[in-house]
Amino acid sequence: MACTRRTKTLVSTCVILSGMTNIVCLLYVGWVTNFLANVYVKVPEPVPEKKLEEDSKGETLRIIERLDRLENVVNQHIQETPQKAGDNAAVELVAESFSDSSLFSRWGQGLSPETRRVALKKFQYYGYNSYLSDRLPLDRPIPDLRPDGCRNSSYPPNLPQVSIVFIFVNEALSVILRSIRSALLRTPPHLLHEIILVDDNSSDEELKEKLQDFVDETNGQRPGFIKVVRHAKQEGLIRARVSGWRAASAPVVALFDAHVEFSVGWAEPILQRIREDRTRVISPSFDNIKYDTFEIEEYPLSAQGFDWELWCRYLNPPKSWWNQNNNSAPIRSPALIGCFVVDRKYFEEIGLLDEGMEVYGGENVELGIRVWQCGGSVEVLPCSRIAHIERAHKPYTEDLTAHVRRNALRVAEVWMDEFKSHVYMAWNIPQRDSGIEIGDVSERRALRKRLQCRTFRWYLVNVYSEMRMYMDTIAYGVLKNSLKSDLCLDQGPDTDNIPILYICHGMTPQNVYYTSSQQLHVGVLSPTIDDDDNKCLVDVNSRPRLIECSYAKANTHSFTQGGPIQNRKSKRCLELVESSDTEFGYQLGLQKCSGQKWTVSHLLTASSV
Ligand SMILES: [Mn+2]
Repeated sequence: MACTRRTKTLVSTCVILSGMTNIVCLLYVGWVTNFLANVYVKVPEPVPEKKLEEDSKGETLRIIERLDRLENVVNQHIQETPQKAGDNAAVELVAESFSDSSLFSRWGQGLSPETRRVALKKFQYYGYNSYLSDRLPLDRPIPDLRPDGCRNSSYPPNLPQVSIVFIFVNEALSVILRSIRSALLRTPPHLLHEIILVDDNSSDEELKEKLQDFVDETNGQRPGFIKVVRHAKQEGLIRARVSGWRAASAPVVALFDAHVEFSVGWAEPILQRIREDRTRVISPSFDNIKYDTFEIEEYPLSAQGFDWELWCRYLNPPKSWWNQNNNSAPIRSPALIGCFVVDRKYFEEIGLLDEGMEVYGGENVELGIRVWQCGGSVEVLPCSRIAHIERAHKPYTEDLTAHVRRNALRVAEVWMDEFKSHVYMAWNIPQRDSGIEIGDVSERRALRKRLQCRTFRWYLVNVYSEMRMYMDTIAYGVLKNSLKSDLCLDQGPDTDNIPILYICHGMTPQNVYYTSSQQLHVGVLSPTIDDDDNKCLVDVNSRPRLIECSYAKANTHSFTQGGPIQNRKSKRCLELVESSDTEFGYQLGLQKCSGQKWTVSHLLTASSV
């Protein structure tokens, strides 16, 4: 479970990076750094102070930050690729540069080189500081970050019991044990029916014997209290959660990662809300356990949603919540980020999780959409708080994106009706013959029919009204000129809103979306109204520029597939202009139409462009 906070710079970096597998990411980031050094940074060279002052949005600063982050990402990926145990040569190599690891920026300065080497090796393997975790008490206290209104609440004595399911694969033993211990400490004993551990085929030896010893010891005092489900082959997070649910017997089931710590009073508000209405699926509010120092970082209260690629993201709570002026009130949420609590039987009635999904991602979004469309509701409770480790990297990162994309297409095909185009658009793949195998969705479609669920349009209008709709898009993909088909239109640096030509790579800076109102969006598809508006191509005195689309309605372009792109007002055409001082021999210009032709990768309807 991992989710983006809505920090704009971070999001744009993540969006770029999320569209790639690890290796491609490395290559790309290498390329980007090179590219930025050669092209993007060339323009503003020494950044004039005046520009910084005049730049009210601080965009110049933003790109510098973004570059820094990209650089960090490059470094991290180079140094912190998970190592296989016993891969000593690689570890040695990596250890030489260990002082640069993000692990040591806020932790471990005073340790000996040998200790740092050991700590780094573990960090590379787990994605968090398990060396430190092994040395922290299992029953350490964590701060009570609940809003004031939560502390005086009282709850009826007859709340339903809960089974807590923890799933893991190659998780540090101390982290799993701390998750269990904090559940035992901070759930009222009469409400905690059992704990279920789902090992999704870990290879770590200590997760076999030592964990089993702990389980046997606990069960010696409370027979059957901890159940262990071990998968003989790796099923992925989605089926692992469902297998944990199958083993559970309490009326309510809580499905969590095994790297969490519960805050005092987390269970009662959730159990009460479910007792009042069993069709509520509930997430606690999340705080962060920092992967390096293990300190608890308070996160603002949020709802949970997703973008059009169906990556999860935290959302500002809806207006109706703010209007109540009560920060302990439940927050209506369009979806879930992955950990949730649900009535055991209701979860089955609405179809569990989509077990046709693979590995990771998308199941949380699918569950949220399905629950809402099929008559239930989803909410986040401010009075229930859980701290969760956001790893520096995931243990199963290899080609994670490909799995998320495949799972997202299953959601689109089953639940999203005419809006499924948005998912294809966001991933920049054709809606027909995408070449991506998504498995059989007939059972999920039958489920939707059986439950007589509402439409996705209903969901967007009534539940996720922050989401931007793009029904007027008629073509998308990368945009190429017939004069030089290895170059693509590219948004260029964030700082100056000047589109450029660059070698085609098909990542988000080169996404274009052409609409029936003749706007040409360039760059990432903005997911919600809380995000920056999309950028649209405009003609500013013969110079191509990008401005917020809401301001570009009178500066549009006509375009047909294989034809010119012509500004409707100035009548000038977007063309390649020969130029000896650019890297590729051409630059973009708006000039008297000379008959240059453009093509975009994907058309949404045959008759459209
Ligand atoms: Mn997690």
